[in-house]
Amino acid sequence: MDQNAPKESISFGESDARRINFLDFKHSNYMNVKTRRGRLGALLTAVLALSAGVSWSTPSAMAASYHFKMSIEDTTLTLVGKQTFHTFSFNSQTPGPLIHVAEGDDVDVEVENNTTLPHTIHWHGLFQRGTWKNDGVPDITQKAIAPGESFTYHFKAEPSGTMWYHCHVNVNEHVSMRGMWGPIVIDPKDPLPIEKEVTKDYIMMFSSWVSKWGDKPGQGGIPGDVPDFFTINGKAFPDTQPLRIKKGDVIRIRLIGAGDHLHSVHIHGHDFLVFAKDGRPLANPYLADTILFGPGERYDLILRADNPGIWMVHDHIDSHTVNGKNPMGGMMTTIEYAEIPVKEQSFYTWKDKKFVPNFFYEESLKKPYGMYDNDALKGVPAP
Ligand SMILES: [Cu+2]
Repeated sequence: MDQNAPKESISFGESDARRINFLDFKHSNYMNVKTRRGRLGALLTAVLALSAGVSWSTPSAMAASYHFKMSIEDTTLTLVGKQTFHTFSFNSQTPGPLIHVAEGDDVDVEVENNTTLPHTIHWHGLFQRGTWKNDGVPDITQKAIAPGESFTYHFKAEPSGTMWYHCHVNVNEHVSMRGMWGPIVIDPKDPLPIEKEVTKDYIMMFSSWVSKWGDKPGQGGIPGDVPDFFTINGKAFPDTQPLRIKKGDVIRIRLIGAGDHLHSVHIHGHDFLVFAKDGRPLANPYLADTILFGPGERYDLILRADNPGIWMVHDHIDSHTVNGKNPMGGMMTTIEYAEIPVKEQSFYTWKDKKFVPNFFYEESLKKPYGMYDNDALKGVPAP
């Protein structure tokens, strides 16, 4: 061994080590086949980085700091024009605003509770190393935020990936049927090659609703409840929006199980790479056309848009595609390719649909890091 070789010339954080190890797994084979970049290139890059003594970690001095303000409001959400649910909403919207930061950033969120009930925010998936009192669990890490009071959470954005936040007070009601959740996307310091290919990024939060309790805030969320409304980003079909893409796009869909039930999302006409689970890139990502996930879970799917058409995207638990007693509702949307003249498809139920961009946060995700409200998801103040 060369005694002159620098020792400890490189320091890897745990997450970097995990991501670099990952390059050596089968995922790179997938990338070889699909992108003709590949394992050799990735390994060469790693070797070059090692031999140059370059740290892959961004110096922590470069981490950005953010101070976001969020309020909790009594609002209502009306699904398919008639079924109203009382919600406790973050910045009056369901789901809440997007928090989009980079791995290692310092984040403060000042939360003001303008409702008549106590709440907290739990930052689901974050490590909270050294900041456990910011984990947002009432009577475990803090006193709940009383009506009219504020609380500021501080944490470091780690690990990277698709995370989410939700209330942790009476979760059986506040999370399962009052819409108290929103997305966090933490970009990795060292994205994998396939992540860099992504041209469009979407967030879908799935939740179910029990109309029996819709107008009874403070009640509900008990065994035996029967959900009868099912939403993606707080809207039931046909009030959801299509994903508008074009041939050649590489789309990333971040599925989040925000409600209380299982979902089995199927995308027609394609397969997709199940790329990450709970924010972590899988060591053995796999191709599928249907993905089952439960409450709290996140899956990132990466799909190569190579088949122009209009394609269904839906929960294959078929009873989740209803609005109350009516079929053709709930957790359904479509992928529309730009190559297909949608308005000319006389049979297409959405041929004249008014398109509302950013329904899946796709516009917000293109912006610089920060917290973004989403007008497409606003509720109305509760009476
Ligand atoms: Cu709450």
